[in-house]
Amino acid sequence: MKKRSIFSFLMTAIAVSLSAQNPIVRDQFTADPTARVFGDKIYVYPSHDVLATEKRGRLGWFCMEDYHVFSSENLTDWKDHGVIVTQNKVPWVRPDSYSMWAPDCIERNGKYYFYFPSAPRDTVKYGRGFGIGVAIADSPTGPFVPEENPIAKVRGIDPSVMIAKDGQAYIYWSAGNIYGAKLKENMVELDSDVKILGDLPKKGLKEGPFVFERNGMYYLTFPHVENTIERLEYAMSDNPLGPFKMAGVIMDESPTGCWTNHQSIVQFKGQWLLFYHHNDLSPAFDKARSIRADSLFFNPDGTIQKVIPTLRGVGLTDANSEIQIDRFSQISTENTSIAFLDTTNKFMGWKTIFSGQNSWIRYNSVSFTKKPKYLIIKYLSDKNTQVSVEVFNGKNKTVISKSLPASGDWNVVKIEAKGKLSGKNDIIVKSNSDSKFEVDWIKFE
Ligand code: FUB
Repeated sequence: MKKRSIFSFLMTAIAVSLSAQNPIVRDQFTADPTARVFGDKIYVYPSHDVLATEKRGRLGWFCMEDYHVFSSENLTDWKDHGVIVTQNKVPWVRPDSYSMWAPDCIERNGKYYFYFPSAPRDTVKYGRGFGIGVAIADSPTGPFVPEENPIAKVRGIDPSVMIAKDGQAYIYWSAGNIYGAKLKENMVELDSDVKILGDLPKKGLKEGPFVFERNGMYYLTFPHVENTIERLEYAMSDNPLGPFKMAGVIMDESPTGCWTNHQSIVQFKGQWLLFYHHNDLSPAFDKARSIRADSLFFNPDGTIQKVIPTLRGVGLTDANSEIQIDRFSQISTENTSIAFLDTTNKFMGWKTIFSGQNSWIRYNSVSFTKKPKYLIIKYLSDKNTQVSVEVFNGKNKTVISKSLPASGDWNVVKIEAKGKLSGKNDIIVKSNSDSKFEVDWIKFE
């Protein structure tokens, strides 16, 4: 086997484990996350951004040739199940299109239907622009077998499929407007005329529909350019095909200026979650994006509370794992900052830099399953630094303090940890030094 095919084989055959806050996936770019709950796991079907080269895709534009699927039982540990669909294995897709944009996946009668847009190889037969195809599997992770042809009468991007309470399936997509239609029981053919979903903002790009049902109301969520870049908005209706009434903004524009955003909303183990993307691992190029998740809450009248993006994300972090405090819950207003560990390889992740007196960072929801003996810190520092780590829940607070020697290289120290450390706790790491003190991670043992 050639090097590349051995690599693809390994990526397909081996489920790679990742542990995450935000962004969820740190070893590759991911975008447009559609999260689905199948059985007792949550699955995320994102797009897969790669960087275009002279020979691959179009420089400076989206470049996407395949899809991976990720799963988790606890929202913290994610498994990459490898490639499930790739452009050169789909009969109707142009094999060098690099246009495998935002997908969706849904289960019906034990089969998993994966919907994805791409550019057709035969524009006479299928038309120009994007078509939407389906690949079918017996399990959420595949193997997925693509249909020969894209879905007839559907032209556009960003498919989203919803099965209503009465069992009728609907497909939604975008192409300037947002469209919707009924799907036949076979899930690969339309069963109604195509309807433009009206009463949405007339001005500004709308794309990426994701529709879900809650308490008899249908929520049509979508990215919309109200100002200069996309923000996440939604409309509500008591009918899957509308009319929908605009109901508000779910998430404001990306603070780092990522032009696109793309959402899905799902309930997992009692908590509603918003999946979306920013460009965390590629701050200078917003077509290399990274998926994220944050908790989402409804008001008593069914409207959605605005979600403020966090780095901490969702899920508990095991106290015995490397706790990436740079994915913080809160940070002091002065003297604490976050930077890439290695600016030439951003996939290495981030570090926290404490640079003055009283600088601190807070990391919530750390789970202690057995009482630890030691606190371990991986750090760098210009001078001896007095560090304290506070661990607290509603009842107890334990403070572990130590003066750490200066270290020009990354150093790992073990500090005795006394006190009642059990259950779910929040942690604050503080530095009381005028000099620079950097932390990669902390953990308990
Ligand atoms: O990922 C390519 C496109 O960018 C998606 O299809 C849109 O929703 C936007 O996120």
